[in-house]
Amino acid sequence: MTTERDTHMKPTLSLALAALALFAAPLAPAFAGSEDVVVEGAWSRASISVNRPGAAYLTIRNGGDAPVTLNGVRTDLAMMPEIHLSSTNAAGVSSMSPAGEIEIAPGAELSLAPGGMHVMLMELQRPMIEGETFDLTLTFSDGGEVTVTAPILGVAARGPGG
Ligand SMILES: [Cu+2]
Repeated sequence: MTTERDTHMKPTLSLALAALALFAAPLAPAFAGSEDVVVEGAWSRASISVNRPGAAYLTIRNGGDAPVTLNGVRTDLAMMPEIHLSSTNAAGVSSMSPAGEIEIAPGAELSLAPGGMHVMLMELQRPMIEGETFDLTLTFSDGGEVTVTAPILGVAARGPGG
């Protein structure tokens, strides 16, 4: 009889749907690597003017066992945030250029620090005021993202440690 089978089937089906919903709960697709990324020590300096770019620094650690590729950065603080590489040529002239995509090996750390790689915050949408914070989202080639809150330190700060 169909009614008997229907009542028998229903709990099993709803249980299966519940399990499926639980599995899909994070909404995001399964990322290949970036879910193991930890971002630490984000900070930036107060800016003198919105007409000058700001810079932010942080450390990205790949705690997984697959390489991850950092391919961009996003923040509502700046229209054009970009990861830059600083270098000094033989004549002692330093310059910077977009870093492009950066692969981070399993277990490796990528440090963005003054004098080296940094997040350049171009086209600031508001002044960077000491004591305030802003959110910075790092994007990875597998579609994963990590958002951190970066404190804005003083104009002469050398790092979050003071
Ligand atoms: Cu730069």
